[in-house]
Amino acid sequence: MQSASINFDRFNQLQDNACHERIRAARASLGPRVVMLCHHYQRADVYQYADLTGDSLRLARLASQTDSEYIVFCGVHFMAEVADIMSSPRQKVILPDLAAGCSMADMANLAKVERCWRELNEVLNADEVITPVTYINSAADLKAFCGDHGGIVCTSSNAATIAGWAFGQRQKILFFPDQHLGRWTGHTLGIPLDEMMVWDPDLEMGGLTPEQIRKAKLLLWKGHCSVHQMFQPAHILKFRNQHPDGLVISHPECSFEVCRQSDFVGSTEHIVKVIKEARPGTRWLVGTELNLVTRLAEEVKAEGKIVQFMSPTVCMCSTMQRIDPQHLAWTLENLAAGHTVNQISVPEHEAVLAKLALERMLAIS
Ligand code: CIZ
Ligand code: SF4
Repeated sequence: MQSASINFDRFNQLQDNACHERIRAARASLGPRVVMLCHHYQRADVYQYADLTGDSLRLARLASQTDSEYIVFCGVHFMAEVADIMSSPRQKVILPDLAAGCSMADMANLAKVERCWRELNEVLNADEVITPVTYINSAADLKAFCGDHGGIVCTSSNAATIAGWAFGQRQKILFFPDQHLGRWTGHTLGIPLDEMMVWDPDLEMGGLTPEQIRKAKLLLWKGHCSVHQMFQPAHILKFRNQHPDGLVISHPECSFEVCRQSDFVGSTEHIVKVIKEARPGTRWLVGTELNLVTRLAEEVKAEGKIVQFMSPTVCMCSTMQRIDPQHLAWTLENLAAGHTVNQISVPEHEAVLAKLALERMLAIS
């Protein structure tokens, strides 16, 4: 008979040093049976163990190319779901702490999106005129909804290309759950602000009149990222006053004003690329998650580049932060002992439709 899995309580109080020793030992015993995928926002003491790193788009691709029995995903829940959908059925995807969710992803759910679609159908024929586009930061069932309704997934790396594709299919887009990425993407495609309407899922008809719905090219779900909303135009202004030659780069999950006042706007992959390719001696203000900014600052320091974090207060992705050495040690020891813990497994009927929407995205980006 198989023994019971090892309880997390024993690891909760463990000092970091002890965790690191146990992580190394468990990895050595698992060998190539395990591959570790880490997102850019992952804390340094976990990121150091990554076999593969990247943004969610890159990690989605990489997950489909690995053949290890276990994919230990150091990121948040929706990313682990994508890895499960994109990997082979014999692979198991593990999220070291199941509480590592994404507060933005939680701002939309299937019941609310289906209700929105029904209400839109009272005004127009949604399936004929609207392409649903979900940001990859969303639960698998919302990706499945998009797969089922001629829609698609996007990431912050490919949002403009995907939106272009979506407008090629139908006249309008319903974009969820991040209004800011949606608005910035619409803006880059030349859509006037008054043709982008916010859909508030807590109000009847999203709080919109039938005329507003008919006029809208882009319906923006009222969701946001709690980390990126911390960055303010005032932070940019202060930086520009102090460093007139400095450059500002922001993530499109930041507010419209922050994006508008930045010199560059792009995904984490884009931010890393732009700063790494910048001239030596340049100074940067960066509006995205702190772990990434700290790592990047360290990496480019030798070239005399100065990278500053946009907010004066510490703001990290607190959910991703939950993947700590304690959870990683616990996870790997269980796997090494033959216990599959914290497996993320998307139900088959959802996975098929979600994969359709993800593959549409991968085919054009
Ligand atoms: O797509 C991702 O990985 C996220 C969450 C941000 C980004 O821009 O890479
Ligand atoms: Fe979600 Fe924001 Fe964390 Fe990204 S930074 S995973 S959007 S909560």
